[in-house]
Amino acid sequence: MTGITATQQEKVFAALDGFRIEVPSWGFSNTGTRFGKFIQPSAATSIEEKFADAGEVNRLTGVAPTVALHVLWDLPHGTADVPEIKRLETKYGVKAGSINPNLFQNQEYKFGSIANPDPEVRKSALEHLLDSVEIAKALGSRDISIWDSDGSNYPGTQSIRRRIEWTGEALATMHAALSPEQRMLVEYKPFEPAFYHTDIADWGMALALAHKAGPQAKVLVDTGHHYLGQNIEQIVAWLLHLGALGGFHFNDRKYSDDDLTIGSIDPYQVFRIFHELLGDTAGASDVAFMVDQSHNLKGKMEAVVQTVMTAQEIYARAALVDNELLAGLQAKCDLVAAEEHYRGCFWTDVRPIAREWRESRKLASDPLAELRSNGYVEETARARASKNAGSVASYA
Ligand code: AFD
Ligand code: MN
Ligand code: MN
Repeated sequence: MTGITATQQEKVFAALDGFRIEVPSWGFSNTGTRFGKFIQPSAATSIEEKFADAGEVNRLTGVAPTVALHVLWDLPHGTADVPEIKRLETKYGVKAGSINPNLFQNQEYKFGSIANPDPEVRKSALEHLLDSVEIAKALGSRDISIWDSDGSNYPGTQSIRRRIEWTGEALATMHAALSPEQRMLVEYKPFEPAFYHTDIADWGMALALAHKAGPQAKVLVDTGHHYLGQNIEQIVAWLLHLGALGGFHFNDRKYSDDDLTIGSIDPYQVFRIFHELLGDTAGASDVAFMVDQSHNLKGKMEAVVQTVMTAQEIYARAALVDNELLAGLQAKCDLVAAEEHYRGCFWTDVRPIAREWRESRKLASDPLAELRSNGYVEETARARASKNAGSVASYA
């Protein structure tokens, strides 16, 4: 089949057996851009509907058993909402995954949350982080995934150095509250919503803050959070080398933090990232694969299933690489042979094998085709249209 050897098929099956990816609760509800959102009648309008959608994605794909939760949006009453979440886990067959605090929405965060010059605001933001740790404990979630959007818009209006200290203090206090099996994942992002400086703007800052916080703090790489042209797989290699890679928020981008479908712009970059995880010096056992997307134009369920399948299939391509052969070619600097093997694996169409793997695991051979024909989206549109009709569509 498409020139793939039996050994390669075995490698792909083994890779697909070990592949898991977490879907975001916010990927199922109506969201948009800062210029407005286009309401989808089938979008989830409650935490139950988010779990229902995540459950359908996992039923179709078999590799998405957890759903990331956003504290403010999904657990507005904090730990008091945990029993309901546990009921939904049982009902829909997916578990709560990473817990995402919200440090960017409250009015008091106008000039920052954990890096706000007002100690009272810093205190309140830290309390939210500590509440998020307790929610994760109550749900049995290993990871608390922190995106700190703090920063400033104009030079001279904030002290970058003092904000480094405040941010470090908050994350160190949060680390001390973790239970032994928990992790805190420190995400970085160069800009947006802050446009002059962001307090955690790149992997070096996230790494320094994680290191200061403690050994259970790791770095979260959101593939949309890099300057144009940045070599993300080199960052991944460095974080693996330092034992500091906690996980990924997968999406793709052409210009900014566009949160497009993974692999839709640069699938080869995704392959290169996966190769660093699967390569000859791998050691990437507990790296969390998470999706961070919320589609304004594509159908939400289709986009999530498409994302899961794309991630799976590019991962399978990376698994084709013969790391021993490649290491030998690299040692001899046989450039073209090394590249031909490497990119030859990328160019290999693994979809037929992926279909075989799915059928052998009693899954839909083509989950996207199955979703587009099984009436799930039509049914949820009928059930949810009136609730979505009330959603705010325009730019507020
Ligand atoms: C936005 C931010 C960041 C964060 C996500 C979920 O840019 O990626 O992880 O929202 O809060 O995409
Ligand atoms: Mn993210
Ligand atoms: Mn983002």
